[in-house]
Amino acid sequence: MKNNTKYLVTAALPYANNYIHIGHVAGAYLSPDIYVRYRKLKNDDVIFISGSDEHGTAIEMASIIEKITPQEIIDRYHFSNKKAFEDLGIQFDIFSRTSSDIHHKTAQEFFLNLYNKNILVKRSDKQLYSEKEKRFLADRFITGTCPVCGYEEARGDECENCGSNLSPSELINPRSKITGDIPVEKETTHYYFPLGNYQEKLSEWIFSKTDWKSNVINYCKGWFKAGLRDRAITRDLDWGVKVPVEGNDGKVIYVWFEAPIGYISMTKELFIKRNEPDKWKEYWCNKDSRLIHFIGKDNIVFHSIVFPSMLMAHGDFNLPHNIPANEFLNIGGEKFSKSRGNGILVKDIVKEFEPDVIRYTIATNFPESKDSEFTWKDLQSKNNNELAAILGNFINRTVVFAKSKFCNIIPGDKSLDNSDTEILNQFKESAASVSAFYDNFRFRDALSETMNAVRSANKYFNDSEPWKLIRDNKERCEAVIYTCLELCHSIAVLISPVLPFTADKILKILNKDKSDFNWEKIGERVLKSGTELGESLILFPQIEDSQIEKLISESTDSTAVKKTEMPENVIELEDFKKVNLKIAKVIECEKVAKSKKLFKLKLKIGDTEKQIVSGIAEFYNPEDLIGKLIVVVDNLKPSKLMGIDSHGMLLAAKTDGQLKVITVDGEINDGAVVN
Ligand code: B3M
Ligand code: ZN
Repeated sequence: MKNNTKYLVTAALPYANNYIHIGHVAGAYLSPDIYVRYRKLKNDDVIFISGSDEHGTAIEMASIIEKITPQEIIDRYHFSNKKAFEDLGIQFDIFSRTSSDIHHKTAQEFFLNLYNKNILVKRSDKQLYSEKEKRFLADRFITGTCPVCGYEEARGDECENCGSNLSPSELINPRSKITGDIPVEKETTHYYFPLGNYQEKLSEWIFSKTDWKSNVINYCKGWFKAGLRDRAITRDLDWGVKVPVEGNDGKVIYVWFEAPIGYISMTKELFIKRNEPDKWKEYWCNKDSRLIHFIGKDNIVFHSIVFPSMLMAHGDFNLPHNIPANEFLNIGGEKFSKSRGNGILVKDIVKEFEPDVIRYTIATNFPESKDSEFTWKDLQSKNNNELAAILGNFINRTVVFAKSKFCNIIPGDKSLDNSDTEILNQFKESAASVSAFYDNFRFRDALSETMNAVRSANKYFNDSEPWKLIRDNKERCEAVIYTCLELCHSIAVLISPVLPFTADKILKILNKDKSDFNWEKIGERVLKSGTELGESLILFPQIEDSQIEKLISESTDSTAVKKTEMPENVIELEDFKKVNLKIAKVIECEKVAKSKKLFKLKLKIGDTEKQIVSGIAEFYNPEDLIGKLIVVVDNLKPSKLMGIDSHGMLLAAKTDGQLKVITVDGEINDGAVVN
C-alpha cells in the first residue's frame, strides 16, 4: 500500500526545436528526478510528467530556417531529447508530446470551458504584419531593440538579454526575424484572457505560501506591482492547436496557454496507457494531491501567475502546491541558452562520462538560490576527490576485505557491539535529515548530508581497524565487516536518488535484490550472514587530466568555429554602404506621453529636419540632448512608435547597463555623411 498523499511532479516541457543541454538539466529536470526517486523510496504515490513542447513560433522558426516541415523538426528533437533524458537516468513516468491528439483535444476543451463561461474577451487590434511574407509576425517571428535594455536582437515575446517579457508592439525598430522585412500594422481579432481579474485572488494565494522559494515570490511581487494585464491567448499562425470556435480559421491557441495544459493531457495519456483511464483525476482534482512544478527561472511567470489563473478560471483542478524554480547554470560565465547555442549537449556529454558523474556534478552545483557554474575541471575533481575517494573507496575497501579474508561470503553478525549499532543508528539519523532537506527542495544540502554519512562510514571502518582485528579477534572482525556491508546497502539506498546507476551497481556487488530497497531500511540490517557476495568492481575510475584538457580545448575550439561560421553576422561592404549614416543636430527633445522609455526628437540634418522616436528616455533628460551632434541612420524605413512617426534611428551604445547616445564634437557640421 502506498501512502495517501499523491504527488504530481512536472518538469517544464522543453521545446522540440533544439537539443537538451546541461543547463536545462540543472534548471528543471535533475532536481525533480531526484525528488521523485526519493518519494518512491518513501513509498509515496508519485508520478513524474513531462514531454516536448511542440508548438509555437520556436518550432515554426526552426522549420523555416532548416527548410523542413515543423513535423520533421519536432520528430527529430523529441526522440533525441527523450533518449538523452533516459541516458542520464531522468526517469519520467511519461515523456509525451503536445502534438498528440489527446493534448489537442484537452487544450481545446480547456479553452472552450473558459469561452463558454464568457471569461475570454474577444478584441480587435492592430498587430505587426509582414506584407512580404503575408503573415502576422507573432512572438519569435519578430525581432527588434529591447525597450528596456537596448539589446538589438530582442524577440517579440522576450528579451533574452535582460529577461523582460515583451510584446511585439513594444520593440523598437521591429523587423521580421526571417526576412528582415519592416512590418506594417494590420487589424486582427484575438481572444484575451483577463489576467488582471485574477490579481487579487492570485496574490492572496501566493502570499499565503510560506514555504515557497523567495525567487518565485519576489518575481510574482514584481508582476503584481506592475499590475496584471489581459493577455492574448490566440495567434495568427498555422502550426499549433486550432482555436475551437467557429470563424477563427488560421488561428491557433497561444503556445504558452496550451503547453501547461500538456501536464494535464500527459497525465491522462499515462493512465490510458496504464488501463486506468479515469485515474488521472485523482492527481489533478483530489484536494490533498500535491502538484509540484519544477522549472527554470525564465518560466516562473507562466507557472506561478498565468497557469494558476487559468486553473482558477477553470475551477476543476488543483493549484500548484509548490514551484521550486531554479536559477541558471552557467558555463564560462554565460547563461546556457539553447537559442544561443553555447550549452554542453546531454547527448554529447553522456558519451564522455558515466551518467552518475554528470548527475553528481550538476547536483552539487544546483543553482538553487543563485546562478552557478559548471566546469570540466570541477567534474573531474568531483569524480576523483569525492565520488571515487569517499564513496567508491568505502564500497571497495569493504568488499575487497570480505573477498580476501572471508572468501567473498557475508561474515557472521554474532559479535555486534555498541559501535556497530551506533553507526547504523547514525545512518537512520542521516536518512531523517536528508529527508527533511528533500521535503523542502534543498537538494544541495541533501546531497552534502548524504556524503557526510558516507564519510562517517569510512571513519567507522578506520576506527574499527579490521586489518588488526583479523589477527586478534576474528569474530569482532566479522561483525565489523558485516556492519560495513550493511552500510553499503544503506548507502545504496541513500545515494540512489542522485546516483541511481551506482546504487544498482552496489546491489549487484552485494548480490542483493531490491526487496529492502526503500528509505525505511536505511540503517537497518537486511543482509544474511553466509550468503555469497557478487563481483566487485571499481565504481568511479579516475578521470585523467588529459581527458579533461581535451574537452576544454574542444569547447574553446568549437566556440571559435561557431564564431567564424556565423554567416549572418558577416556583411559585404556593399551592404554597409546601403546604410546612410549622417551627423544630426538635436533641436528639440521631449518625452512621449505615457511611455517610460521613448523620446521624440527633432533633428536638423543639413538643410532638412526630421523627427525620430528613440528608446532612451530612461537614460537622459530631454535637455541633456538638445544642441548635441549625434549619428543617425538617415534612410531607415519610417515606422510608428506608440502612434508617433519615426524617420530614422540614432546610434547609441550600451555600457555598464547605461545606454549612451553616440555624440561627436562640434568640428563636424550636421548633415555630414559618416562612412
Ligand atoms: N517550452 C519553455 C522552454 O523550453 C517552454 C516551457 C513550457 S512548460 C509548460 O524554455
Ligand atoms: Zn532587454
